[in-house]
Amino acid sequence: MSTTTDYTVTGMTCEHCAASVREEISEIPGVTGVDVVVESGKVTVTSEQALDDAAVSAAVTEAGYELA
Ligand SMILES: [Cu+2]
Repeated sequence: MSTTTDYTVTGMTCEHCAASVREEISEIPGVTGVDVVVESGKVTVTSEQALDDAAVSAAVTEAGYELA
């Protein structure tokens, strides 16, 4: 059973930004998929179990952006 959660990330301007966010979030244990839409800042994360929002927030910060 997998879980899908939507987040909004601010500050992304191009595909490189999206790649950074995707890479950092992908490193969170249990994450199986990350979909990033630069224009809207929408990030859809698929994971094996519900994620700790703090872990997602930390990953986004690590990439250089902020969760809305
Ligand atoms: Cu960029």
